[in-house]
Amino acid sequence: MASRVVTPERITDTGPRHKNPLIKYVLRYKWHYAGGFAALVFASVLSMLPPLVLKIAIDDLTAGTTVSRLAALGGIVIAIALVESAIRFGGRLLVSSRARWIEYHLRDDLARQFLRLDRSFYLRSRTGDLMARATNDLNWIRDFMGPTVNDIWFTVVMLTVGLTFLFSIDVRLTLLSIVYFPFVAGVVIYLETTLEDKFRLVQEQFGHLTNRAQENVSGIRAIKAYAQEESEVESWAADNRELMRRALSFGRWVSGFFPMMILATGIGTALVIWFGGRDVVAGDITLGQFVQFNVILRMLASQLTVLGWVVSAWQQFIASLGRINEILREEPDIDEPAEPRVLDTIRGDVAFEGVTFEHDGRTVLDRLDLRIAAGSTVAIVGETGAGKTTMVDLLTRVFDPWEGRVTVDGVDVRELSLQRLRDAIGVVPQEAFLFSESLHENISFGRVDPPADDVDEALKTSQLSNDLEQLGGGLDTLIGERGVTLSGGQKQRATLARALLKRPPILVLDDSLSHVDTNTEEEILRRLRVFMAERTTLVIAHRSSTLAAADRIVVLEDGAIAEDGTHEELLAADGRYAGYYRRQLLREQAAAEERELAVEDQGQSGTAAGDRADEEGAQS
Ligand code: DUT
Ligand code: MG
Repeated sequence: MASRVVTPERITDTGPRHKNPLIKYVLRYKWHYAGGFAALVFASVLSMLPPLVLKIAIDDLTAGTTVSRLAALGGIVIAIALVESAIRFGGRLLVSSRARWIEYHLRDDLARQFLRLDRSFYLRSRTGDLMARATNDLNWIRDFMGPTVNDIWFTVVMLTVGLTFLFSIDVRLTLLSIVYFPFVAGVVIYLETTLEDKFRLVQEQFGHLTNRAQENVSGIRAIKAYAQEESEVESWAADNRELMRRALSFGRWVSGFFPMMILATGIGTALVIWFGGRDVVAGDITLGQFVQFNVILRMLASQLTVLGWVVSAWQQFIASLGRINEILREEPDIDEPAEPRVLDTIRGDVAFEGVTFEHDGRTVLDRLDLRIAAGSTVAIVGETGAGKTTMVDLLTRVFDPWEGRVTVDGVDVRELSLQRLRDAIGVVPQEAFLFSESLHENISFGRVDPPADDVDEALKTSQLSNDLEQLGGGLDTLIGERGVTLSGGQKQRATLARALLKRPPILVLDDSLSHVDTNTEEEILRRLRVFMAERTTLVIAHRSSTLAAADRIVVLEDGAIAEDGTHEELLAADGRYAGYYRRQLLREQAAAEERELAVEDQGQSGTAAGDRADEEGAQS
């Protein structure tokens, strides 16, 4: 779990951001790249030597030679091949390994950036898109910076060195070949761009299908509940057929590619035989030179295949790089203060002073004023969508207010370091989230290696200690996809324990006991009062018992505090709160009666199952 704890220094102190992070890393490895490229130059010069040896051998053969001389030439070719392969291996390794390093750095930067960015970024982004950038785009960049750059460079060098050799043998024949080259290159480029297009179509359809598969798996409950299996299967089959159609079309082009290449180079060879052969007959070049010329020409032709995909690889690389840079250049909306105020202890006074906040152009909070004294328990009541969670988000600086300020102990929260602020506030969010890790790791998420006594106390206060036995593995029980699924109430109590373990001076419960049965909730609240005796507690809740237990109740309406007082005062005033409270009582009574009926139906056997039944009832 310690790996998950990222200190703010690590996230924020990444130094001045380079305009283009990739350039930073390429520069860091410039000598590796230079070394790799130099090796390739050397290797391509070496690769021109075996044809030269071949030429010597053939000319020797026509003039008469000895076996030992031929053996020596063969030995030389083997030696050259050995040296050349060693150099090419080293050069490629040098460049490819740096591409892996660059990928590693960029992935690291991305992860840091993902943790650094705040909620507004994630509200704007789609998860699938972010995942694609962190995987596919990064892979494209790595492939380009490694094998692709290598291939491009090798082709350029080979063409240069090869043409130099060809010119030195026969200028006229070389010029003739150069005229034919663009034709072959044109065929190659046409074939390869078509292949790329076909491949992209396959990939698109495959992505589409993957998405569907994922949705079918995660949405299986909804699909079953609405008996939509048949229609899902049908539309899946249609998509699957389309994938096969595209894959087959791609396959046809792939199969046609190499025969076309062979044909194109074959014609070239025929031309060279015709014109080159005449030069040999005329005595302009030797037979050995004629063979040497042909071998080099074949080597160059095979390099041409690279040309075809250079353009599309480059475009793909630029697009991927753009998408990665877009994320890396993103700045969080919530910034750390340059010189944070240092508070040794936080008592827990909280104040909203004239706070205005908008979500997507809709005013959620409108000059809200609220003072909460340290040590008190305040309940916030309001209709759904009234802005209760938004108040919590402003307190913890998930967002900053448009106007006004939120203070803790009289200090604007924007003046505190985010770490200090968030350490001081334990939020139990509306939607409980647990990681696929052990229960212990989950609850000690906010505190590294908590003392066993504190863990014990947090478990008791959140009433989770009663569940440990049932969970089998106790605190070490694995939760989530890799382990057991907790009930809604257990999840909520685990997130409560997580917040309590931080021992925060300010505790916020955002509707976080809604799935816990009434008795357990009352017990939790009773224990919380002891635990939070000198601390501030903000409860957003609906249950009558929770409301009645609070020191003070505020009603949020139209973005501001509409009523403010103790439970008794507000009931006596007979205003909004009184009406809300009465409706809530009726609702709870109805739910309780329904439960009793259900229990009677089960022949009074339902006491143990009561926890979950209660949870369902409390969800309304
Ligand atoms: N809202 C957004 N975007 C967000 C969050 C909220 O537009 O990311 C809107 C929805 C709602 C208003 O802001 O109209 C207030 O939302 P909030 O979540 O604060 O409401 P709540 O009082 O917590 O409602 P509930 O009792 O349903 O949790
Ligand atoms: Mg809410």
